[in-house]
Amino acid sequence: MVAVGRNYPRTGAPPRRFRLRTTSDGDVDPHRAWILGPTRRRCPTDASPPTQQFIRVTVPAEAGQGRLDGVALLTIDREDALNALSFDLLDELADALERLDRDATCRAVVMTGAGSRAFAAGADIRELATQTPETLEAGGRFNAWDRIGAVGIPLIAAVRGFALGGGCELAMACDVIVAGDDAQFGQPEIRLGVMPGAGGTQRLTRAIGKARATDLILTGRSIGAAEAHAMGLVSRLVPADETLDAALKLAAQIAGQAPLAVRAAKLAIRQAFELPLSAGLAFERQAFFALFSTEDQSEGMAAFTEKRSARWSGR
Ligand code: CO8
Repeated sequence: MVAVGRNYPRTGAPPRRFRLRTTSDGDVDPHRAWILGPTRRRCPTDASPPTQQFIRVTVPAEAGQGRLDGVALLTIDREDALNALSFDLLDELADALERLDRDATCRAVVMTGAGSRAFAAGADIRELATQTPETLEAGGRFNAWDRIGAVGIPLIAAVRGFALGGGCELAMACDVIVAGDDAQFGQPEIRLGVMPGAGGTQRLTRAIGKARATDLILTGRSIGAAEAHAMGLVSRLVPADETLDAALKLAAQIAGQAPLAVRAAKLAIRQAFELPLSAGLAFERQAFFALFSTEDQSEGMAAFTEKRSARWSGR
């Protein structure tokens, strides 16, 4: 018997539906249920994904060292507009990420922008210019941001050039930012008479602190990659032309770890921003305990004892 349920309660993002694994006698295994994530299959569930106009996905990704099994490369492909994020583009992006999240062969995603000039220069200003509070509210088109935030596999942003407004918010919605030394980050919305609307006031404040975030958001000033790295927004700073390779290498390293442990750790880290410390610590402990019901835990610890490399099954 298979039961469908909800994951561990979280604040913020809407609840995701999970397919729970069952034990041999048909009962739901409570320890494993919530770390398994959405039903994941060995083969991509959507063999023929819909044609996408703005998003290119390469699985497995390729780098200087060849095929990177377990790693997907997602490229925002709107170079003539500096990869500006239209609503349709964001829907395609969320669709693509959810497909990858359901694919058990995919264990990490690198997200980047086409060309060398921009990761994304923000929301599409031409499209935003005609909006009203009613159209923004009624259209439900900001749901794409919640869907991106709910993806369970690690997302690594490879940023060259501009990551402004919604582009900076998208990079921050990823788990790690690898930046080339030509990258520029900022929340310039104030200069357009508005303010960040897709997480900037929250994620930037958590990433670099209230004083610095207020300085950047209220002036609209951009910062270079070195300053962003010094502030803790960027985890790895590399020469510009090495950005994608560095991000892919990091993704391959993550993809080589025990998959369930990676998902659980990502989820627990995210809870650090959602929950008070005591609840976050309780969440972490529950995740840690739950991993002791997985084959990967037995394998990882046996491999250590037997002085060999672990072979992860993702179970
Ligand atoms: N939207 C639409 N088109 C854009 C955008 C954008 N954000 N940014 C650049 N473009 C287009 C330009 O219009 C231009 O197109 P065209 O050749 O047809 O005129 C092309 O990209 C190249 O741009 P520029 O000629 O301006 O290139 P420059 O090198 O001179 O300048 C800059 C580069 C500094 C990045 C400049 O393009 C710029 O200031 N862009 C806007 C940056 C900005 O203000 N971003 C914030 C937008 S608001 C936002 O993100 C709110 C998020 C809210 C939530 C998300 C909801 C979806």
